[in-house]
Amino acid sequence: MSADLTDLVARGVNGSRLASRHNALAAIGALHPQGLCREAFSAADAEARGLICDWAAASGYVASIDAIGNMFFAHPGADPTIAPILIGSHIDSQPAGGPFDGQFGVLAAWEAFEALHESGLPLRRPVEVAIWANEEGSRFQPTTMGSAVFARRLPLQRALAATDTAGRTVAAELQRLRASLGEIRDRALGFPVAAYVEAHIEQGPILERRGIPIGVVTSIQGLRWFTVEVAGRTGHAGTTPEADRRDAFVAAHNMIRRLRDLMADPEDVVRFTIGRFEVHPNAPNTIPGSVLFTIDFRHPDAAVLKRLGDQVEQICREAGGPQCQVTITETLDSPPTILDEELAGAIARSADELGIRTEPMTSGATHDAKYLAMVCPTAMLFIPCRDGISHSVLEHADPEHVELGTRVLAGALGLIASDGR
Ligand code: HGY
Ligand code: MN
Ligand code: MN
Repeated sequence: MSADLTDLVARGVNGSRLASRHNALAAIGALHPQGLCREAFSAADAEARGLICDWAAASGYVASIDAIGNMFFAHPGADPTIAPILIGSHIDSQPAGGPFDGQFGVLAAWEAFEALHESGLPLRRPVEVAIWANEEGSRFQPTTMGSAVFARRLPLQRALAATDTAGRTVAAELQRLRASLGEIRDRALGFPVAAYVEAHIEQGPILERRGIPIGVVTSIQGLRWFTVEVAGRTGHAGTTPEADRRDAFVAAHNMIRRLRDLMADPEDVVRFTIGRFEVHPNAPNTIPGSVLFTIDFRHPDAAVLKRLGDQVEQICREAGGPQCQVTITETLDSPPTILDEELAGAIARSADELGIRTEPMTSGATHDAKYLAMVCPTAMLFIPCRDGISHSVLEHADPEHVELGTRVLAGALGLIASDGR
């Protein structure tokens, strides 16, 4: 029985339709000679959403958008009073990213959604495609902003007030984006969801190294984000004696050196990244008056996240010394997340019935699924990406892995959407 359901929907996946949609979407925000820059609420993000709305209109699907810019696409016959099963991911990218992180999951969901409805399988509840706003958090912190607001873990007003380095707010940029989309239905924030499944590239090397085409994600590691602002005093590089300097760069350098000592891990499990480092006024012959840097700290163990993460503020204050003022803001504190075993089983069964090998694994990257797991049963599947590279213009996934992952998602959807969940 379940093999028929898996096969019925998986068989409907149309590889060439999937590939042409990938190329059309990847062209929006494409970098030369490769890569993607489609940051949240940018003109490219708006254009990409416009293209997807055109696809929806051509198929008669009903598009809706909520107050933080998450978008949903439902079948016209769906009963809006029944909590839907959501499948999806995000289409925003890093500033120098690739066209698979997030985009693969949205297109796989779209194709599975089409295959499910073309299969004629009687559905016990509606299925919708979800596109989460600002998953990357590169332009507007924090990461997974749209899904965090949807799950009520981040206040809407705080998200709308977030600013980019040019001082533009999410609220203003979202308003521009909505205006570009024209007439689109409003959707209640955080409506009830029956289940959520997300397909994504692994963004790491495990599946490729082991030659396994599908990862069944069992958990997502925790992460803590901090922004550290160091205020010293600008001065002349040639005339200011050492004793009179309040050099924000030197203070920041001391902080980072001590933080790296704290985070040193012989088992190589800790992930500690200073991704943004801004010096002002950034002139060769002026003593830096202020520095801003970000901390991205991750670990699968909640106790380690707490033990090491709770030392960040004190280390920064001490290393800043009396010369500089230090402001530390924790912008995200997200615990490790366990995903739904039963839904993971549906993914594994779908792959098994399609004769595809799988491997259970934890996710080093964070995903919108982390917040959906706080409000409904949630699962993820991974496909390999070349050399495990992501958040890079070199990001790439093989077309046959893209199609296999989409078939497994479609098959799992057939199982989940008909099991009366
Ligand atoms: O940062 C992350 O883990 C995600 O890829 N945005
Ligand atoms: Mn992603
Ligand atoms: Mn990402």
